[in-house]
Order: sequence, then C-alpha cells, then structure tokens
Amino acid sequence: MPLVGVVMGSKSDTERMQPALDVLQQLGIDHEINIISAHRTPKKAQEYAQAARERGIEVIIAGAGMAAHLPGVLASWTTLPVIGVPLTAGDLKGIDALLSIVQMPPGIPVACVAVGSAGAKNSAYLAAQILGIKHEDIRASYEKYREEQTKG
Ligand code: RP5
Repeated sequence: MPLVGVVMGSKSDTERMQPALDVLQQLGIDHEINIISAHRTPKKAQEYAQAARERGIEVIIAGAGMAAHLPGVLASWTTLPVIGVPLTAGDLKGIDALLSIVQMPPGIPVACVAVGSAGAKNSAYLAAQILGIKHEDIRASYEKYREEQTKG
C-alpha cells in the first residue's frame, strides 16, 4: 500500500520529478504517482487530497512549476503533511514556483524544498524522515543512507 502520494501538475513535470521517485525507490518506500493540475483539474485535486488519508497515504509530495499552486491547494483539502517541490518550468526558471510554494499564508503549511532536482530528491528524503517516526524500516533505510554519506 503506498505511503507517499507523489503528485505533479503536468505530464511535462515527469522528468523533473524523477529524482524524487528514484530516492523513494532507493529507500524502499511504497509510493504512487498522479498527474493532477490545480487549475486544469481542480475537482480531481480536491478529491485526491480528501481521500488520501483513508487510502493509507501518510505524506504527499507535490511538484509544480510556474504559479505552482498545487501543493497549497492539496494542503487546503487535507491535514496530511504536504511537501512542495518548486520546478524549473517556464521563463522564470523556478523562481515563480519557489515564491508561490514558500509563501503560503499562515494557517495552511506546505514544506518547501529546493528548486529543481535537489528539491525533488530532498522531498523524498524529508518524506522518509517523517515516515521514519512511525515506520522503523523506513527509518533504518534512511539512517543507512545518511551513514553512507559520512564515508565521503
Ligand atoms: C504547472 O505548469 C505544471 O506543474 C508545469 O510545471 C507547468 C507547465 O505545465 P504544462 O503547460 O507543461 O502542462 O501546472
């Protein structure tokens, strides 16, 4: 059963979000992938976020470019933690997405990671840290990864 719901705003985000999927795979974290647009398919965004917890999802990772309202919209419909990944789509190269995701008004938080592939990777590591509070196996695989980092 997937614990992490990875959502991206467009098919065109697939390549940019691949690093997140790779890290989830490496850490052995069961996840699902959906393409949902906050502006093209807003009803789907609502339904996805509202049903996520009941389906066993514990963390949502949402990647989007440009206006990047997807993470905030999903967060508005669920109390699950939402991690937003600002993607480098469009002429502003991710600055737009960064400001949109990081500047959530108070009350509905979205965790904002770095722009681009660093952020995509970190979204998965952050999800592992959150899940590791409850899931010993995920904590162990994440700590193994951190331990390996110290070997340079
Ligand atoms: C956002 O707008 C998506 O997340 C994507 O990064 C960007 C451009 O989308 P497309 O026009 O390629 O579908 O909704």
